[in-house]
Amino acid sequence: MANLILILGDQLTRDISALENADRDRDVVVMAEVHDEATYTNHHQKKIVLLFSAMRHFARQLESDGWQVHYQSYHPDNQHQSLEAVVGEQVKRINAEKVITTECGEWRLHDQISGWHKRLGVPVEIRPDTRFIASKQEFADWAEGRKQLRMEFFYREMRRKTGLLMTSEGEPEGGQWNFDADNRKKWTGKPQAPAQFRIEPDAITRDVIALVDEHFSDHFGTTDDFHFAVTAEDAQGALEHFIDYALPCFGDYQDAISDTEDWLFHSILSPYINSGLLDPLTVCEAAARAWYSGRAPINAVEGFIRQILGWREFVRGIYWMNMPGYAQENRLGNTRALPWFYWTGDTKMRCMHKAIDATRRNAYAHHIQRLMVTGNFALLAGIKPEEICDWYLAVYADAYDWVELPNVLGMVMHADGGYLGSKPYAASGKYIQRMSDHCANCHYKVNKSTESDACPFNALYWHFIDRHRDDFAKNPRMGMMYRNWDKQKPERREALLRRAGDLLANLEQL
Ligand code: FAD
Ligand code: DLZ
Repeated sequence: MANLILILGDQLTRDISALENADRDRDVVVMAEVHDEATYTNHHQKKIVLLFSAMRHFARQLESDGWQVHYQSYHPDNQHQSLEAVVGEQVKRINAEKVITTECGEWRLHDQISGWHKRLGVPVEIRPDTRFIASKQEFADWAEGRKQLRMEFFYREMRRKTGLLMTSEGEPEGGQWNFDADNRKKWTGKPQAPAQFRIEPDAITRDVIALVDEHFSDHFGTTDDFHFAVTAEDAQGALEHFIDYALPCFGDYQDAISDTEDWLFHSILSPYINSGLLDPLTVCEAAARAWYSGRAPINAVEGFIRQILGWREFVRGIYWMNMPGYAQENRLGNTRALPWFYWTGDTKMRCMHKAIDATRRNAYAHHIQRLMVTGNFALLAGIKPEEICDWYLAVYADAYDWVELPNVLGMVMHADGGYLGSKPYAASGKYIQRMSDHCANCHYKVNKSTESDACPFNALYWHFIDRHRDDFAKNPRMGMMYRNWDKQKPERREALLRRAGDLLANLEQL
C-alpha cells in the first residue's frame, strides 16, 4: 500500500526527512496551496508569490525526479481549502497506509496535524526536521537546569558541534568566540553597497503574481518588482552573490541603517533558508570558506555564522520548549493598540516611515530596522504583544511563527520577562542618530526631547524607564539608566513624562 507524503510550503528540499526511504513508484507526494494557510495572517503579497511559485517549481522538480505528485494550485473555488481537507481526500483516493510528514514550524499547524490520525483515521508519522543543526531535544537538554538561557553559550556549543570556525585544537578561530565589538560602524555611503541580487520572474512566477493580484490584493504590500529566487538553484546564486559582494563588509555595517539603501550588506537569505531552498549549514560553510580563503574578514564571517548557528537555532529551541504558553506572555502588561501607520508607513518619524515603507515594498527590512526602529517604538509605546507579533508575522517574506515569535515577543518586547534576552533593547533617538542618517531628514528634532517637534523616541524612552522601574531597576545592565534618570532635575523629569504622555495619547498622529 502507498504512503502519502505531505510536503509543506516551507519544506522545499529534496533532503526533507519526509522523503527519506520513500518509494517513488508507490508513494504519493502531496503539496497544496490552500486558503487557510494563505490567510491565517495578512501575509505580504510577495511572501505568497514566493511560496506558491517556489512550491510549484519544487513540485515540478520532484516530478522530473520520478515522484508521483498530487499538487493543488490555489483557486478560491477549490473544494478543499485546508491542508487537512486536501490530505483527507488524498488518503481516501490512494487508500494510504500512512501519512508521513516532517514536523512543521508553527504550533498552530503542528496542533492540527497532531490530531489527524484520529480525524482522518490513518497513522501519521511526524519526522524531525533535520535541517536544523540542533534537534528540539538537544536544545531542551542544553537548557535544562539553567537559570538563564543565553544565546552566546548555546552558540559556542553549536560551534563545537559543527566545527565551524574551530581550530584543530578545539579553539575558536581568530582567538575569540565573538567579534561583535567590531561590528558597529555607521555607514556613510562608502564602501558602496552591492547591487541587489535579482531573478526576473519566469512564466510560473508570472502566473502566481497574476493569481495573487487577483485574489490577495487586500493583503499587505505589493507584488510589484518581485525579484526573489524561487528555486534552490537560484537561491544558491543569491548565496554566492552575498559571499562575493556583501559578506566582506557584513560585519562592519551589520548594525547600520541607511536613509537611501534598503539592503546594505545583509544577505537577504532568510526567505530561502526558512523555506528550504537553502540549507543553513551549507550557508555557514560557504561563509567559513570565504574566511579561510582570505575573501572576507573574521568579524564578518563570525558575525554572519553567529546569526544562523546561534540566533536562528536558539530562538527555535526557545519556541518549541515554551509553546503554546509563550505566545500569551505579556509580562510588561502592555495594553496599547498597534498604531495604524505600521500598515501604511504614514508617519512623520523618518526612521519609522523608511522601515515600514521598505517593508511594504520589499517584504524585507534588515535586522536593525526590525529591532531598533519598528521594534523599539512598539516596546517604548507599550504596544500589546499579540498585535505587534501579528504585524511581524504578516509583513516579512521570511516570517514563520517559530522564528518571528521569540524575536518579537522575547527579544523586542521583553514580554517573556527576560527569558530570551537579559535586558530590553530600549533606546532613545540618539541610538538611531548614531547608527543612521535618518535624523537629518526627519520632521522631528533628535536633539530635542520635550518640545512639540522633539523626536518621540526621546521622551518615550524615559517614560519606559520610569514606568518599568519595578521591572528593571535591579537589572545590573540597566542600573546606569536609572542613575541617569534619577540625576535629572525634577522639572526636567516632569517635562519628559508630560511630553511622553501627550505622545502616547496621540500615537496615531505621529
Ligand atoms: P542577515 O542579516 O544577512 O543574517 C543572516 C541570517 O542569520 C539570516 O538570513 C537569518 O537566517 C539569520 N538570523 C539573523 N538574525 C536572526 C535572528 N534574530 N533570529 C533568527 N535568525 C536570524 N528572522 C526570520 O527569519 N523570520 C522572522 O520572522 C524574523 N522576525 C524578526 C522580527 C524581529 C522583531 C527581529 C528583531 C528579528 C527578526 N528576524 C526574523 C531575524 C532577522 O531580523 C532576520 O532573520 C534577518 O533580518 C533576515 O535578513 P537577512 O537574511 O538579510 O539576514
Ligand atoms: C506561509 C504559507 C502560505 C502562505 N501558504 C501555504 C500553502 O498554501 N501551503 C502550505 O503547505 N504552506 C503554506 N505556508 C506555510 C505554512 O502556512 C506554515 O507556515 C508552515 O508550513 C509552517 O512550517
